[in-house]
Amino acid sequence: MRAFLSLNPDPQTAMDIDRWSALCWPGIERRVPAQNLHVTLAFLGEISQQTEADINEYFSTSAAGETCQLTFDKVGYWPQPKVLWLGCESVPASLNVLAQRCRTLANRVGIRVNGKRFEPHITLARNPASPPQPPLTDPAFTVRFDSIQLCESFLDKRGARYSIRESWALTPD
Ligand code: 3AM
Repeated sequence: MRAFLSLNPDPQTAMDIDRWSALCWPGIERRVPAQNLHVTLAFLGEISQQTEADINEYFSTSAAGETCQLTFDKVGYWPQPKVLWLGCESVPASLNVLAQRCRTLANRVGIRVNGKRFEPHITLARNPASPPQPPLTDPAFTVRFDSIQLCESFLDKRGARYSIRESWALTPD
């Protein structure tokens, strides 16, 4: 299966972000639906059942990391690939530790993870036809994450659909 490790916002926050982005960018192409909003900690690619079991064992036997609270208060646009995203002016150290831990785990189970610097973000739209305008109102979404998820990604011509395979609690800081 095609998989990634992520932090998934609670449903209320996901809907709040969705409503705000719909108002800021009405009609933008390929806006990510509320149920798909997430922060990718590590993209794993195709993994086998054995690798999934190894990841499960690792996170079930050792703490995944600490809970973290993030405030999403900035918007960015990467022209290549064309991605409109929501990010954080201030990133807690615990989040960088968590992402590093996920990358280390991936390496341990034989997955080579993209070596780019970790920039926590929630993708809001992919491949818009033109660079989006600045938002009408500045974002300010504070989310507490108390678990991490292993998600399976299904791709078809309508886009991506994600399904949570596993979830591990984070330790309160
Ligand atoms: O969190 P974002 O939206 O930036 O772009 C995909 C998405 O990232 C990324 O994994 C996340 C969950 O699907 N992704 C998809 N294919 C990828 C690849 N081959 C990839 N990241 C790195 N390499």
